[in-house]
Amino acid sequence: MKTSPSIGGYIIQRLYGEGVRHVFGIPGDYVLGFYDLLAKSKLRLINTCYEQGAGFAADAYARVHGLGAVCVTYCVGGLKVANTTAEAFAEKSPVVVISGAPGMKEREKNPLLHHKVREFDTQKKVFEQLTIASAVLSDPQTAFQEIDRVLHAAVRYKRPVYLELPRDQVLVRGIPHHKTPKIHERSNPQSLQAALAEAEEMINRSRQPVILADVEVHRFGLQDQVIELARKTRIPVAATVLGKSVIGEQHPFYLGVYEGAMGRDDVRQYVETSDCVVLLGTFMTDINLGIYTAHLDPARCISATSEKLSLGYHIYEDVRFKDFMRGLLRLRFRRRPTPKIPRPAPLGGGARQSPAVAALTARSQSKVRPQFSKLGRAGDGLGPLTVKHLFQRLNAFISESTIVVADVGDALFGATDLFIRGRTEFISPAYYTSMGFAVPACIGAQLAKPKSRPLVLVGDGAFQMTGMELATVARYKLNPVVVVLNNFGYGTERHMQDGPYNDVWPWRYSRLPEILGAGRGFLVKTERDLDHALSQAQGWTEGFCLLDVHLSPLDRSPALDRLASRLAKRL
Ligand SMILES: Cc1ncc(C[n+]2csc(CCOP(=O)(O)OP(=O)(O)O)c2C)c(N)n1
Ligand SMILES: [Mg+2]
Repeated sequence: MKTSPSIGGYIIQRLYGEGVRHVFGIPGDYVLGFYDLLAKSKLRLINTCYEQGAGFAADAYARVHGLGAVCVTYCVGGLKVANTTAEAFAEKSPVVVISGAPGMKEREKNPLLHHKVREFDTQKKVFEQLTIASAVLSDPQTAFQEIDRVLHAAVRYKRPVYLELPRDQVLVRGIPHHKTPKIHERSNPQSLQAALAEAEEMINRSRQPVILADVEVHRFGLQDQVIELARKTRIPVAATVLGKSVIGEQHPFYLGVYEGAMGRDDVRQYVETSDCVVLLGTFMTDINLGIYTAHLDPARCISATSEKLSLGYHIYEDVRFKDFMRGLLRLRFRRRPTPKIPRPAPLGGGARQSPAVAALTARSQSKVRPQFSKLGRAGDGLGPLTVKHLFQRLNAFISESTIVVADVGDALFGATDLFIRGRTEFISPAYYTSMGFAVPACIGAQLAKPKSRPLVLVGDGAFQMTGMELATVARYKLNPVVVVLNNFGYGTERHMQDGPYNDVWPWRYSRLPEILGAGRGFLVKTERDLDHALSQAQGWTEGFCLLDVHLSPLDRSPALDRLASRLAKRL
């Protein structure tokens, strides 16, 4: 008779079965037993410098690969991935958090064991708030079922989950003859049919329909269906910031990124004058909606996600997102002429400053401390390299095999205008916006897609939070191109309100390869430096390249400028 696997072994078997090949984390005594099992398994362990790095890496891995895993020790490790798990929850990324914990035997009489916060279940309670399902695997009778339940929830809802494994349970065998259930959830056929009939009617009746595709199209792997729907119906597709790269941006039916006032005006106009907006996997976050500058009339929207389906003001229950998408492809649509897609303005279109922007800039500059006023605005001859030029040049650098990973700040705003080719990925914490994502995320992204090369865009402030994960990059022989947008502080915040709290210590970023004993560094102050560094980076792929790009503290990307300009017009 076949013996049943151990609880630890079953976690590994199930992760492997779900396609996971890498587990990120840092060990500790409460999880060492499980680490030993992992090290002997077919899964590859990736040790980061810091748990938050492991959490971000697992999140990016999940976004690219479908499911990610991070494994840490009790509380001191676990609570450090609370933030990254919160991000995964908010942005729908299925990450399995596995935490070691004191053994069940050790808990008797409630001793004060190291790493314990208040009660033994304090960490579990925290993660209940941050995940879609969680379990403490304290009972071998139910452990396998619990693992199945929790993993199913991650895949079903594309949200993080939490498994706590007491250290004396790792090698305990679960119940024999356990069969992993195959769960096929189905839509309610009547509800699905009624929703599709209404969708057909709304779309056919409309004059200028548009598809707005977002994050869940990525997460559920429905990119091809969206392209097929666009082709079949001749309805153009816009993406949100979080959903950027959902379809290749060279596709003839691709409109651009819609993000209210932050985005290109032609895209905004097309979407906002549409009489039928088909929102696919779209979450109405403030950033997706251009800090609430977007104007979408719910009466004219069809909105389908894994959580909710609404057509105008009608809500349909029990319809799976995938079934609705597949159903849409089978509908009969009236013939439409090929849509007139507005041509994208060259990157940073509208570069000439409007009087409104000038006014806003003047206002923000008046709040800026004197040491920056002498640096002036970029483009006035004193700061030779501008954010706008940087992104123009990066646009030419990106290829089909680039994964763009953008951190928070102007790295993200500027990157929304980058032209993502083919099936290139664009990854960014565009909703939760936790700084420090990009460098560790590139580790997960490249391991998930080894043939790609990440282009990491990260502000100097964000780099100082997690940039030392370049050591992990070196250790696992990855080769991202890391561009530090070095504007000497928290630039985005300077435009809102400035003070010494927005300064950061100016590291010599380009010298880090010396300390790490790996990679190449470039100090970039001029357009020529930038050309040189990028062409070197293109030719040298044996390790990471780090570009320390000096920018004026008050310079900003065209996207941030556009937002400021449109907001200023309303004042
Ligand atoms: C973890 C975290 N802390 C603080 C913030 C608030 N915040 C938003 S943007 C920003 C400045 C970012 O600075 P930097 O990374 O240098 O990018 P820049 O704005 O200069 O382009 C800060 C502090 C945040 N989003 N995340
Ligand atoms: Mg900065």
